[in-house]
Amino acid sequence: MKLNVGMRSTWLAIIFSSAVAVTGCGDDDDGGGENPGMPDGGGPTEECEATGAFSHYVNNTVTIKETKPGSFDLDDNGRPDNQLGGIIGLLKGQGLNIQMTVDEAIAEGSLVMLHSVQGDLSTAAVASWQVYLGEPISEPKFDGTDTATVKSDSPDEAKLCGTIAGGTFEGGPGDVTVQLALGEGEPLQVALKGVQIRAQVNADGCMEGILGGGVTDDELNDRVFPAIADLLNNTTADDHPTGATAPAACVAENDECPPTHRSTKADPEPTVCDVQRSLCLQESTTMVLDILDKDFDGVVTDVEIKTNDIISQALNLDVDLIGNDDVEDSLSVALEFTCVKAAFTAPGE
Ligand SMILES: [Ca+2]
Ligand SMILES: [Ca+2]
Ligand SMILES: [Ca+2]
Repeated sequence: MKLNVGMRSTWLAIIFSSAVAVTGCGDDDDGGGENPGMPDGGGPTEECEATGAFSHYVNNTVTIKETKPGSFDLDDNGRPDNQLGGIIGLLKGQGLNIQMTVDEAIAEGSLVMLHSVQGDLSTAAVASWQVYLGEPISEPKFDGTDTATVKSDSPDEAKLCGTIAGGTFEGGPGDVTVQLALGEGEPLQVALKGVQIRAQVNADGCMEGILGGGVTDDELNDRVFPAIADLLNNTTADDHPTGATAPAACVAENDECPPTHRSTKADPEPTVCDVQRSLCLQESTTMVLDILDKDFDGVVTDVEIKTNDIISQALNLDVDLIGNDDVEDSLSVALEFTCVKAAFTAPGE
């Protein structure tokens, strides 16, 4: 069940499938404007006054950057910020390949991130970059011929403002709402602070793209941890046998356990009695529960996630993006991406 172990590891697969709703450069009342690159309280205006044609793209790769060098210095302290990357790298070292889930979701067209860039793609004193959530694309080709649809609930009220020089867009900071694909099911939208984007752009696509920003403590507590808990509890429940909705009960190690409802020759992993939880579970499920379900009740709560030793250390808030008060309030992340030309209609263009 390698695939399943991979899927279960996605409790930390914080996959930023889309970034949207970027505020204007001058809008710093909620923290995004404390960053370098834009004059404090200044910038062009609240609206990004880019002119010219819009270029439309769809992501063909999104990679969770594992290292700090090359990431944005979100809090302007002279050091690049990417706290999440270290966690992803740590898990990869343990054989949990989270990136694989992202790659598969993009390739099958279920994770769709659309970009609209306004301005001359060689040189623009003011250019804008907006990212939309896209509806799933059936069998995307990523050859410039794909047609996409912006999701009706994709925020569209603001754009990331920047410049294009020598074919490279650089813009931000701004507040961005991102979509987190934690595994199967509906992605989760999470607000990011202080987002910056840089990418080489041309008519065919974008290259060497990087997006950096911070997930606030509130967002982690209110949205991310509960979503991870839901994901884990759903995968535990998914060990149920045919005809049931929950894993079978058991008592002793040698109790006979029924196969899961999804058991096939290709997916033969049996269930065995997890005696600490008195549940028939696949060993890959028990392995994850042993890390997080510390009271052995078979349910992972958001508190169990938040207070987990590994997670609380790894998800250390590392950047001050709110209040400019030297109190670190957000977890920095960095995503690398490439995109290719695509056709879609964007609201207001
Ligand atoms: Ca920094
Ligand atoms: Ca528990
Ligand atoms: Ca702060």
